[in-house]
Amino acid sequence: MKGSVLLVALFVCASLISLPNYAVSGLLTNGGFETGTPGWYGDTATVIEGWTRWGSDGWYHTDYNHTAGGSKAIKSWSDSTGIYQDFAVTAATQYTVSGFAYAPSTDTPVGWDSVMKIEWFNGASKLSEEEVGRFISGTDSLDTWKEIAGLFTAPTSADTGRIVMFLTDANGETANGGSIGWDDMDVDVVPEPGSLVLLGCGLAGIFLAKRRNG
Ligand SMILES: [Ca+2]
Repeated sequence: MKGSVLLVALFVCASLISLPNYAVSGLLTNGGFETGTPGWYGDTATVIEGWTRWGSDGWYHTDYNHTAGGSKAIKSWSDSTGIYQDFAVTAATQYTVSGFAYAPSTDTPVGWDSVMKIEWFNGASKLSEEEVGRFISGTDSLDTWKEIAGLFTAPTSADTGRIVMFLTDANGETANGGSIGWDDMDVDVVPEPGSLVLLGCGLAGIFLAKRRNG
């Protein structure tokens, strides 16, 4: 009997300890771009819930959605266009940031990279920024969604994070490049390390072992 209790306790502890490996609770609104009114970025009728866009060389569309369950994504075709979303953060806390980029072979993207970055703010003051990753034109596969992801720590005094996606003329291409799409963006807070859980499980294990032996 006591042995089975110990086994159950160990199982629960093992489950709890494994939790910090997984991010929980998405912080973005409409990360899959499924909510809104598709259209050209320059059109005021285009509404992408949760997101702010700039420039006019972009499109909120239904062309190349990432997941089978959805239908919409965004794309841009010039470095004068981008999109971002802010989210509240806790200073000195870790966050996972991820998303998917796509370039169709029917619209060759030679010369243009699509970049995802995260910016950190305290109120309106920008503290710093970090690149999450990029779709590298001429290197990354066409017609295949590329996951871009990273683990970041909000700076001390940060209260806001901003995920940003845009094109950059990294390879010096001056003519119009091709289109690059984005979909299924996600930001998650990483739970505190399981040190307290480990400590608690260790004490519980010692307690149960003593009862079992005593
Ligand atoms: Ca989508």
